[in-house]
Amino acid sequence: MRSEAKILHLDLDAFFAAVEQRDKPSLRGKPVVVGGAGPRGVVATASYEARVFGVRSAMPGTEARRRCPNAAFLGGRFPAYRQSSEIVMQLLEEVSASVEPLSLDEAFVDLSQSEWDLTRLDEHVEELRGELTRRTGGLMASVGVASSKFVAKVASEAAKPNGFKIIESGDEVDFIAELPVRAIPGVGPVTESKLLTIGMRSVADLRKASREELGRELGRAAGEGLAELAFARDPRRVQGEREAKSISTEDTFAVDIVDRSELEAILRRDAAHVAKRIRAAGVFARTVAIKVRMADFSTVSKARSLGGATDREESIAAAAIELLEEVDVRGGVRLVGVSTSNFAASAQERLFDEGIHAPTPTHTTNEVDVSGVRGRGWFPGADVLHTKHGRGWVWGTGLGRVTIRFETRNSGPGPVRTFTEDDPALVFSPELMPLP
Ligand code: TTP
Ligand code: MG
Repeated sequence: MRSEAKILHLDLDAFFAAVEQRDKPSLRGKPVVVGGAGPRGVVATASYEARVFGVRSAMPGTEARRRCPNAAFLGGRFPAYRQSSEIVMQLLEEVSASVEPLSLDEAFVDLSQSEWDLTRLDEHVEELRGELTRRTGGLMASVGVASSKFVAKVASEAAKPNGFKIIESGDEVDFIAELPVRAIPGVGPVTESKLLTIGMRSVADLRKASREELGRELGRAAGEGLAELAFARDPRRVQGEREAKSISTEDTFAVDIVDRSELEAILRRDAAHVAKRIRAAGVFARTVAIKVRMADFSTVSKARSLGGATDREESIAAAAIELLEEVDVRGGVRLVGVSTSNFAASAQERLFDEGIHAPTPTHTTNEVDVSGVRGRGWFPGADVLHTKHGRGWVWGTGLGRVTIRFETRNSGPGPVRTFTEDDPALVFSPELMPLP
């Protein structure tokens, strides 16, 4: 059975820790542990420098501190992780119309839906990894490509960190032979221990077993499924956004914007990005919407139907800019987004002159979103702003004092200073700086 290597699996390296090292120059090249604070907390992830000491995800924080007392132990900054995740997913959506995110830092991509020349796969993969590092300001991803989801995922794992692995068709079965049974999707601790009791440790062991034997131990369906996977036969398809109801993009700003022409320029850029993805998906949008979040976190959404269907950035941008005219931006805008929906599958409905024909407003909604407004106080790693010393992060707290390291992603390692916890010059400041 020959099938081409067409499924790509991408997974960021030490994701949360890598974001922290990117944003905190003094931590680059050092052991960093995210999570595990408090007496019962567990580690979310550790930088590769901390993994050398045996620190792992899901390990109790107390154990991690024992193994690597000199690591920086930080709380999580989810808005920052989400920001980078969105950039990565957008990049993947430019590669293929069919992208299936599995978590914030991991996705499958169906390369048969891409314009890549599969005879130059390694060049495309290296270009993708490089572009990802550029757009995220320094994160790294590992990539596996194979004929199935299972093998692609194992390949990206084998490529870590900062590498890629392409499994040619025909090589899958050998490539997975030595894997422990636990590496097979769907094999959890219970199935694993059942398999170990009948002497099956590796995928190769499973291949030698009869289906009857596996069926007896695991039940018929599970046994069959496992036997198939042991031969690298995995029919699961990438569940992408081909059936998507909308395609959208949005930007959050470091500083609230009041200048309308600046917002229009951003909408134009968003429209270009959305149009590119619409074309990649092979659809045409009949509806364009914008989302505008104000400085006070109230959110306005406005939508309008076009006179036809389009995949052109000029049409989408023009509609978005017209919609923005109905919004009072004088109070400051912290986020804008452009969304397209109501897709037509063919170009027949395409706008004749690609102008906007008598657009009709379809709906206006107001919602209030307070996510990310409140911080969790002075947790280690939290972003702060000092009126005199500028931006920094919480290095440590105790005895009514808080120690700040004044540095940002672009500053290089910075100095440490200590303040009283209630110093009015110091505020929690979760605003994200734009990337890169
Ligand atoms: P992973 O991709 O499993 O781990 P990772 O990116 O940190 O490291 P690598 O892929 O290089 O092995 O998970 C992605 C993020 O999800 C991780 O950075 C933190 C979070 N996470 C948890 O919060 N808890 C967990 O138990 C795991 C495994 C991950
Ligand atoms: Mg990862």
